[in-house]
Amino acid sequence: MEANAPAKKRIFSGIQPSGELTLGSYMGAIKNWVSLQDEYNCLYCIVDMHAITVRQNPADLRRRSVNQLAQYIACGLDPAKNIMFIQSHVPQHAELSWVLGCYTQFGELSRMTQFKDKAAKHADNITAGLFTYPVLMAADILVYQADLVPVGQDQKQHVELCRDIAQRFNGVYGDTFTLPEPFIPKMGARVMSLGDPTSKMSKSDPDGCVYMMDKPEDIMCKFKRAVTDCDACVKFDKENKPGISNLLSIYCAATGKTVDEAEAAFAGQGYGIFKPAVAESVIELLRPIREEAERLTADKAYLESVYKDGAQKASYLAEKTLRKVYKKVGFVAR
Ligand code: ATP
Ligand code: LTN
Repeated sequence: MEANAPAKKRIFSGIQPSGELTLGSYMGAIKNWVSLQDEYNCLYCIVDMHAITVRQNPADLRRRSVNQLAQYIACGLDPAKNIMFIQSHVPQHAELSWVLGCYTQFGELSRMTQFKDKAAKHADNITAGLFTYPVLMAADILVYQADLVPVGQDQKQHVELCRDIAQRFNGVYGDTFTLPEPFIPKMGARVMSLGDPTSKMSKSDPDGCVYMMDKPEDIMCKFKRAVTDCDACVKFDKENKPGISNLLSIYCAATGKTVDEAEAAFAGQGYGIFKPAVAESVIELLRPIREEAERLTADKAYLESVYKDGAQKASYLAEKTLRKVYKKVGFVAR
């Protein structure tokens, strides 16, 4: 590093191994992570502790956590440039989470839309963990003093709560935490379900979901079946044509074209041409990722070396913040 070069800013983000990664995970989050890895010091996490806020099968959770790391790398994240690790391997997240929970209001957590959605979906299992999920997420971010948090639109509210908690803590104890900013992509920030274009494509909701590891023929079939409308005009109109607007956004995010360019390219052509073209753009986007992820998934020793090294580096950074926080709140030094 040059003598006077300003220190690189820090990034933290994570995805739950609660299901197979989707096109939404890629376009809303991972694609951005890749573009930021040279300019920032990045920590990219597999947030398994968040995943257990809804019931998981233990063997599946373990397999998906490791495979998710393979998929991160296959998307272009370089383990030599980024700290990549599994959340439960760094106990400081949970430790800070407890402290932050004591600076978070019940009312604030009650207003979180993701909590309301998930509580409705899992009405028989609304746990304290599901409720305090955003506190753990705030700990993930604040324990590394992250400046930027690249996420999809649905996570903006959680990052804002994280800022509020940090600000409150700083107000009481003096400057302790960096206030993080959400970083949300322009295209692909909210990929909608192909079956119901008014709800988010979500990995724990298989209907209308395109998975990153889907085979080309499955991707084609899913796009051909995508819900649209009956006026056969490829035009971006979120209100009246949510299905076509979603497909246009996906097409643009996959090809780098603007909405105007895409509309012009499909002017006068029906959905019978448009839908397979969107599918093709996604197939070509995901093909190299799937092939590389399959290769890496077989190399368990390599993946283990990456997540062990990542946890060690992350833990070193996290411990510095935790020690400062424990001192400020009045805990006796260990
Ligand atoms: P779950 O169904 O378990 O809640 P999910 O599919 O919603 O999972 P997350 O793990 O919550 O995915 O999200 C991972 C990252 O990907 C987050 O940054 C989130 O904002 C982003 N993301 C998830 N789904 C989408 C989507 N449909 N469109 C854009 N971004 C998304
Ligand atoms: N809540 C996020 C996952 C997540 C996260 C984080 C994202 C957990 N901790 C910290 C960014 C920063 C979600 O995608 N559902």
